Amino acid sequence: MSIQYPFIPYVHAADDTLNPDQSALGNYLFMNQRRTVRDFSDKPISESVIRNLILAAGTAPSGAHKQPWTFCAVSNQDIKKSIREAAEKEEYDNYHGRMSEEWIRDLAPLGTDWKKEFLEIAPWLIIVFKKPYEFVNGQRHKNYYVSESVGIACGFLIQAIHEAGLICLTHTPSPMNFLQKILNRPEEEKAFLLVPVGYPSSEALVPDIKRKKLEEIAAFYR
Ligand code: IYR
Repeated sequence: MSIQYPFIPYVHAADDTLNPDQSALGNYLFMNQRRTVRDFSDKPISESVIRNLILAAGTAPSGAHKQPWTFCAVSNQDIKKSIREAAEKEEYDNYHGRMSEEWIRDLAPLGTDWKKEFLEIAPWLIIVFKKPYEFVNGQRHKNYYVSESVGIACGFLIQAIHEAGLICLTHTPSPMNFLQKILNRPEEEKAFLLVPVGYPSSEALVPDIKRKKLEEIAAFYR
């Protein structure tokens, strides 16, 4: 039997001086400056920054409010090295036969390859784990909409990183069960996304991509 939450008055964070027209446009213009960057500086970032980024990510909605995520923040150089070695091993195999020819062709314009030096250069790696189920007082409980929930939390994390003036990369080594082993995570935690966080190197380059137009990503039913 579960206990019903007490319901309390909602405190609306937006005050009357906020104009949705201005805020929505301002936020779009700001978010449109975010880029996925692969060239990191090794400039350190304090742990307190990372803690607040994770707290922001943890405000994401989740199925039945189960908050089915764990964020592992790594600044330890030896662990970063182990992660890089294991990720490069998997990615080498991906780029040399495991990915389809179409996939390789789709990635070619972005200039990615199996080498992942950023995993040792970025001051922090945040590894996001999803929990399809978890143990509460020794009892196994199922979680709901786990990938959706953790995906949304990752979105919040990426937004918070941009808001803090930092850069990140959504790295998807595959398969990524090596992360569970290296970080010694319990069996119910499955690696979901690896997010190196830092400052860009002074010579950082990004591909000159264009984003789809509103008409291409939206349909309105008035
Ligand atoms: N996981 C590989 C390949 C890769 C896949 C996609 I989809 C990308 O947008 C970028 C890379 C890697 O990280 O290199």
